[in-house]
Amino acid sequence: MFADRAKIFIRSGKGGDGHVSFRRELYVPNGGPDGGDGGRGGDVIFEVDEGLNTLQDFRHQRKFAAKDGEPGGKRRCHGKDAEDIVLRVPEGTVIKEAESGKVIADMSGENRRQIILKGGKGGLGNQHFATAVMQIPKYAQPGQPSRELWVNLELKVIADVGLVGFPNVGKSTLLSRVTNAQPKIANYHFTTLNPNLGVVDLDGAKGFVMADIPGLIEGASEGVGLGHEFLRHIERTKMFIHVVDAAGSEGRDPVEDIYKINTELEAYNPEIAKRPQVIAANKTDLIYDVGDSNPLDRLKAEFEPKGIPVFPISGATGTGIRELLYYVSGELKKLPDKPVIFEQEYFPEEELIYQDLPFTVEKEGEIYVVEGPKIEKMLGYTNLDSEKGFAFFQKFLKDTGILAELEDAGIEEGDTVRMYGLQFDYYK
Ligand SMILES: Nc1nc2c(ncn2[C@@H]2O[C@H](COP(=O)(O)OP(=O)(O)OP(=O)(O)O)[C@@H](O)[C@H]2O)c(=O)[nH]1
Ligand SMILES: [Mg+2]
Repeated sequence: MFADRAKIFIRSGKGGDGHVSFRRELYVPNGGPDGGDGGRGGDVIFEVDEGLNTLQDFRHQRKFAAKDGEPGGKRRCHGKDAEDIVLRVPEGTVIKEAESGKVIADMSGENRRQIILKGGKGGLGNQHFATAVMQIPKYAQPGQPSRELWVNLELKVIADVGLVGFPNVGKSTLLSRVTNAQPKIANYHFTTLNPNLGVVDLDGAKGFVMADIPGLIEGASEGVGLGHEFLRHIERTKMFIHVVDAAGSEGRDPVEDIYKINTELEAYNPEIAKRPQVIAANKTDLIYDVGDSNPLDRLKAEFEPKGIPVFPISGATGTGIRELLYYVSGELKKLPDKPVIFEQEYFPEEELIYQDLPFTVEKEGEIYVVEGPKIEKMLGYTNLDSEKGFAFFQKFLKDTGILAELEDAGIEEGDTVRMYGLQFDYYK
């Protein structure tokens, strides 16, 4: 199957912890603090790679983690920064937060490179914390925590025009006739299983990119047939060539066909259903003498008053195709030149917040003691008896990294934690 989707886990590096140490010199008993700063954790960056056209690589590896920054050392020694990791994706890849489905980035158009998760900053060493009243600071800042996310990658091809229609109506035949693309063509349904792109060159008019997608059927918007698998690919196209078997060679009615497909587009996404359409009434070479009810007349009578022009064509003989292409080129000129780009809706920087607070976790007997100059202030405002306050507190423990630090220190269910005036039992 065409790899146009993947779900992966990404994680940026944690910042290295600041160091606590004191100068030791001969004959100087109480040297000042000289703990160095931690290094920066690696970012997770996405980059467009022109050479790629599938998300195949993400089928093999699903977890990507940048390294942590190194901790600071004695004598103001700065921890080493970690390297960033760069994930290469084909142009047109949309990155979404997996749970909410919100867009984090659209790797297309001018966006060639985007930092998706920033690595944590390194913590400051205790050299920074000496004050007049606190000459021997025992704490250094821990590095900022790493950030992690499950994301969905979805490749949405970038084409000006999408070919839509029932299976076997001749979409791929049309694409192969007017572009250098060589899609598979056969006389059965769902011959096309993945989108094909081709460039239409026109003499004296602007060319465009055409995308052929698998055939749609009733219920496609709910996933029937290949369902969403391919509807996703027409989200970016600016207009549609709606291909219909005008000869009704499989016994369906062409007018009904058009309505059925449009109903699916509408159900999938009302916004794309509003985009301009033109009907390519195909297989006209198979229309024999039909007396009063010529299907082409019926199509025109039904759709042209609604602003959808009908072009009789034959993918087999080439009749009518030229007119269709020049019309489409002219319509595209009236539409915005920019490709359809998805706006960012999810901002990891804001969603995955944590406060940048220095603190220490120490064990006094059986009790875990958390201390830090700003924590008291933060907590002073929080009413833990209210549900909201308590939820904030829990998030606070997690986002600051205090929870992780407690776990590192070996805390277990039911153990007691003390933070300034507060004493509570630890439960997951
Ligand atoms: N007689 C005639 N046959 C055509 C014409 N266009 C396409 N065909 C035939 O119709 C069949 C289906 O053509 P395709 O281009 O594969 O159709 P499709 O719409 O891409 O089909 P799916 O990929 O299954 O959705 C093939 O046997 C084509 O040769 C036409 O204008 N006239
Ligand atoms: Mg096809």
